[in-house]
Amino acid sequence: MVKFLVLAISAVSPILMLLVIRLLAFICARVLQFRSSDHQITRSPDLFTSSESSFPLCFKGVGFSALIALVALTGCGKSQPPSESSSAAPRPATITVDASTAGSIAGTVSFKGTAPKMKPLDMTQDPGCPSQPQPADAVVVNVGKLANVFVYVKEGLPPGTFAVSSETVVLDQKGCRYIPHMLGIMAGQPLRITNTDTADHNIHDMPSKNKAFNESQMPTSKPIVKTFANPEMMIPVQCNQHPWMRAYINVMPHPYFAVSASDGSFAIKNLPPGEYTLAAVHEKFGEQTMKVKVGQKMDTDVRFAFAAQ
Ligand SMILES: [Cu+2]
Repeated sequence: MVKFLVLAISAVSPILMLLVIRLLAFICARVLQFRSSDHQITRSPDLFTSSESSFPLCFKGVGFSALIALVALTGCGKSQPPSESSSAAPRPATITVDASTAGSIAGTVSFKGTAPKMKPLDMTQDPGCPSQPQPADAVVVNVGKLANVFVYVKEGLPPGTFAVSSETVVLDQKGCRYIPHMLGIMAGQPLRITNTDTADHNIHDMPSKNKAFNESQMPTSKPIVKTFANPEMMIPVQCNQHPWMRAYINVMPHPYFAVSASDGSFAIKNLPPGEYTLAAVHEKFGEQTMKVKVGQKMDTDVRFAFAAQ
């Protein structure tokens, strides 16, 4: 009898069950509304105070239906894809770039005026970290040039999918800081997280469009490898052990991005000729954009300049 019941439930379409849930929820809402108006009180406090008798009863019904729907889904949902988004396989490439006509963009990022004084990082709470004050990495200006600016093609690329680079991007924990501090990676490209310190770390990213991770990594631990399924700008990364540690990950749908080096320089290569919007993002100074024309086999020189806000 029980077997027959399970089989019968499994045979029922999950869509039908969802409709039943919605219907019950609707009835519940109506009952609550009716009771609220009956007692002359507003509906929102009613949910927490005077409707104690009706509220659980309604949701018992919805809960039971949800249980049935769950059984039905389990019974006939064997072909459901896994929900693990961080390991989704990249889509096949539909765009091929002709290297014989491709151009490039190269340039520098400057900082105008006096760079804000950053407080040195005090890492003395952990004997595995440097005992001397360390330079902050949020604003790094060297002789008027700004490092750690993420430069990328924002608009103008042909529609379609670019091949994902098989090159592994490395994010190291070294000297109790993240190296690099600013990082670009394509969606689907592997990120290898290493710990070359003698200290224990705990890497924790905070994305809004990707699956988050939060993992401890001892000096002897194996590297952690992650991929990001969806493009997303400026994902903050922190260490739960060391509050000063911070990195940013930019997940891109294409390979046209770079990070300004300590001399402010950056280069984006193998671009199809065209007109693009180029953007430069800094964690403290925001984003700037400019129009850039890339001709066949041409190297286009561009300059970004940030200033204290
Ligand atoms: Cu750490």
